[in-house]
Amino acid sequence: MQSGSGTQRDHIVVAHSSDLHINYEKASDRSTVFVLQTVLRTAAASGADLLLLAGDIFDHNRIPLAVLDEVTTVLGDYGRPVVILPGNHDPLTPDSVYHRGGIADPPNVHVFGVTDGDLAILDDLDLAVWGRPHRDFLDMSPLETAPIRRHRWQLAMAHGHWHPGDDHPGRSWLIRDTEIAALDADYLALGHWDRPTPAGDGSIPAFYSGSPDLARTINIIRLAEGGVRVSRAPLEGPV
Ligand SMILES: [Mn+2]
Repeated sequence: MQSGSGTQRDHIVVAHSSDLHINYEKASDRSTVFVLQTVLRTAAASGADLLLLAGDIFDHNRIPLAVLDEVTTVLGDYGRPVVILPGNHDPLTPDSVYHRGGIADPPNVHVFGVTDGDLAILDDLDLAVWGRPHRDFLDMSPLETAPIRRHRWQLAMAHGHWHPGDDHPGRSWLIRDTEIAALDADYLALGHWDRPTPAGDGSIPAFYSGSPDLARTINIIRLAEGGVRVSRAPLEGPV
């Protein structure tokens, strides 16, 4: 890190992506981690201090160990903090990709529910990231039990379906405007939708990044005393 204390930083850059859906089929042409490498390259080129991956990094939990090993190496070599929220495609079942392989082993990798409970603390940035991982395939409320702030910066992550109203649309993993507005957070990183779009009523910055395949971008969040700025960075390099 460039500075020893978060209080000395005049701004922090956060990268946010989701829904990479790494799958077995892509392993056959040795490009299984290509999307992840592109996301990491784009985050680094944007000067990101940390990267948030908001669920469905893998398409399913049956990914072969050889692919998990490759992903572990790529994440470890990246070196900068990566915070992963397991989604509905890659939940923390006993046979989860996050339990079978070594993905949570590199010291720069945080996986909610495996390495960090539901709070990942980055002391040198005076920053905490909160997220409620999917633990099975059942319905749950992704923003339930969000904590109050204890650090200068607090980010939230959620993988689910944003629905502004209070009615019941018959969808799982609902994220409602009232829950977003109640968050004590500087930014909410959302996953589950493939298209990049803002969410919530504007009370706090809340955005889906969309999947890199479709969005062709990742979200870049600049945290500074003067305010939070959200933009999208085009994927770097051969895509
Ligand atoms: Mn999903």
